[in-house]
Amino acid sequence: MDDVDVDDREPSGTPVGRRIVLGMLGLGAAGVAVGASLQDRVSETLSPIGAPFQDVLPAAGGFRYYSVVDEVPRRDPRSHRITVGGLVERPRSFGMADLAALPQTRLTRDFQCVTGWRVRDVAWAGVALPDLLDAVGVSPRARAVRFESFDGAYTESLTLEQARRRDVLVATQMQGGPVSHDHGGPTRLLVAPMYGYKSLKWLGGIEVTDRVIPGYWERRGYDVDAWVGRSNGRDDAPT
Ligand SMILES: Nc1nc2c(c(=O)[nH]1)N[C@H]1C(S)=C(S)[C@@H](COP(=O)(O)O)O[C@H]1N2
Ligand SMILES: [Mo]
Repeated sequence: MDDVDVDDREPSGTPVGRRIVLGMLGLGAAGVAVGASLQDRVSETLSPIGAPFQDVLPAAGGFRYYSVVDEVPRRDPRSHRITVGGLVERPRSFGMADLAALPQTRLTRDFQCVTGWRVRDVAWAGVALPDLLDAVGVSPRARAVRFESFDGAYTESLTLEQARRRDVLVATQMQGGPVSHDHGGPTRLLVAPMYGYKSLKWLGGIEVTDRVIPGYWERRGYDVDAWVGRSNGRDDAPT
């Protein structure tokens, strides 16, 4: 049951293989039974998180390019817009110029995938999510934020408290230039304190909701709260 054959591709366009899902169901039961070795099982069973049906090539700078779908439409930054709606006072969309007109936040952080690869000191810039939320006004009933990728498959979510952190960005720049298509441009999410799977690529829509709706990988067994070093079976000593 832990022996998930990740190279067994589903037909093109199907985001996840049945075998992965079955593997995950097995993981749930096994994880409860064995407790401490959950982390090992997570890495054995799920090591290809983010790339089960796409070739993973080591990219410049140590990044891998991950996508759960075979092809993602390219968006021209001149026409690309992200929508912000749900439990907000002024739902609207933002083009790149609208985002550039909001306060800009820069930060440099290590980027870490739950499978273990890490890229040190990645420089990001964009709009801190709390600033974007302030621009639309969050309703008092709001508790969470949901993110949708224009790849048609990937989703993520944060609690409202997490979404108000200043180290969560709608990133428009990476390493001093625009976010490339392969890295999720024109706009991607960056959730700096969490594992890479929270940092949704090809961001197309943001919806403020009354509860957390688990995202793509969480429905397949990963932790919703994905703090680096303190989730997914890891309990690293504080540094
Ligand atoms: N839309 C989308 N976003 C995604 C993923 C994905 O497959 N699709 N993979 C996630 C995972 S598991 C990681 S580690 C990072 C990888 O970012 P990169 O492809 O820019 O290296 O993107 C995250 N965001
Ligand atoms: Mo990842």
